[in-house]
Amino acid sequence: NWEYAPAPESRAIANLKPNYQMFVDGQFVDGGGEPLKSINPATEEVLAEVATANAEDVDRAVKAARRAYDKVWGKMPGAERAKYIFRIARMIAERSRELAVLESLDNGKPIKESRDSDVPIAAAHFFYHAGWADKLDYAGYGPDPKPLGVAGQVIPWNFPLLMAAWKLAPALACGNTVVLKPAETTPLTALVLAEIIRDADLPPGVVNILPGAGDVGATLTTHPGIDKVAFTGSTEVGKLIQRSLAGTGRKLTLELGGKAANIVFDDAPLDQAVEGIVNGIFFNQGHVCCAGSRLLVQESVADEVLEKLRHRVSTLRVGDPLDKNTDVGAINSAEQLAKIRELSASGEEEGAERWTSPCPLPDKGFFFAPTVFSQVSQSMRIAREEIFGPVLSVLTFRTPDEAVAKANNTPYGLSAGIWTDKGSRILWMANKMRAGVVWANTFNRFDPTAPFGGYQESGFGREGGRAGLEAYLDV
Ligand code: TXE
Repeated sequence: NWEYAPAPESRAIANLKPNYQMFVDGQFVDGGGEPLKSINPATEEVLAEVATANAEDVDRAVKAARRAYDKVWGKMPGAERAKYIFRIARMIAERSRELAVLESLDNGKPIKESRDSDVPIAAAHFFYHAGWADKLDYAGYGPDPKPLGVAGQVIPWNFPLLMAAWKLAPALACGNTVVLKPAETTPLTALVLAEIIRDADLPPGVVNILPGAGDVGATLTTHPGIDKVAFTGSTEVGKLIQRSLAGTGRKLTLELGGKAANIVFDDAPLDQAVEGIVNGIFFNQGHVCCAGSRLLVQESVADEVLEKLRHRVSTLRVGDPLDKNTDVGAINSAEQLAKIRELSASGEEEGAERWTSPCPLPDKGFFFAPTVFSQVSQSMRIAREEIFGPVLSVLTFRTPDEAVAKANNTPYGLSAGIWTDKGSRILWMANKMRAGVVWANTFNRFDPTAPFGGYQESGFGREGGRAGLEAYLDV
């Protein structure tokens, strides 16, 4: 074991400040709630103290968003809105290094992921949606579609900046104003985004960003001044929100948990598939709603795939999120680490075979070694519940029909992966799969032009692509 400390210059690159305020009506202000401490999950040290909102702050922010909607943003020509959104996109790109380092400090994810995925895809979302702002007539929902009004948005901690971009960009492009609550363990990049939004000269109140815990989220999503709620997070909280909005007639989109099947047929290029399996479950420490957390491998190649997989996983470097060579960073919080440990223990208790990567882990910080369970049956908790960590459950199948049945044997339905050399099988499988996204011979590919979202308990509504605009328009 070893001790890890982030390089001192990383704080300077991230422009880390000791205190962060919240963003309401165009101003950075203190909040009425108890300030929260955002910690570096790789060292367990406090990174910064962050203002949080109370109920009055939420009310003030919703009113500011309403004024901004009525007076400016809701009636602004799309071409004008587009200029602001393009500006935000460019400014994210300009500050990408700072944002990537800050994201890795606050979230624990490897810098190569925040640098190559989170930040560029966040900028891409603003670029893409800026392009829609003056073309909504062509979105396919009839001429001159109207925005909904004020959106209340709550996001999770696994992709803090990217989730903020997924939520804000379409809302703004369609002419809505927003009050957004980032997750309590990862508020920092959303507050830098607030700075960018201020510096891009967005009219005050168009975007408001209020850190806080679940109680602030509940106050926001049930506030009577909100016209539309968008939530990404746990299925449990998604259901609570859905119940709390019943009968209000308010629009809601939910992007919740998943338990995706990554299906490998015996005719697949196996080395490539192994890379896809590794990416599918160990990307972002497995804190991914669409993670390929169930590997379904055809029986005839199961032993070969498992052997290749263990060999490959043994080479993954776990540790310092700011090291460019790190593959798996820190688990985001002590709570999440406890959940991963508990579910992994249940896998052993229920009789699955546990294999753990021999990689050395740092002494301090929330780390969990990449883990692969074989001999998994469908009834085990590790095959049914979302672990949201670097833990893969391996099951086998013989026929394509059996693969489909097992893949669909889940209350979720966010994503799936298929690895095969047969194009016809890809199309056949994709049609049978109850999953919002089906990847073929790749995994975890994201693009703002492609709609993303779930079936069943993974939620409803789509984000990205033309379909994603519907969530923010009166269609
Ligand atoms: O999620 P929560 P948690 C899954 C994953 C993880 C589990 C728990 O399996 O282990 O959920 O994570 C806000 N009204 N996912 O507890 O609580 C909260 O402050 C309104 C999958 O972190 O759902 C945060 O901003 N908002 C998922 C956000 O909801 C409330 C991503 C998400 O937190 C609220 C995250 C309430 N009553 C976790 N209670 C995915 N789909 O990607 C909490 N919040």
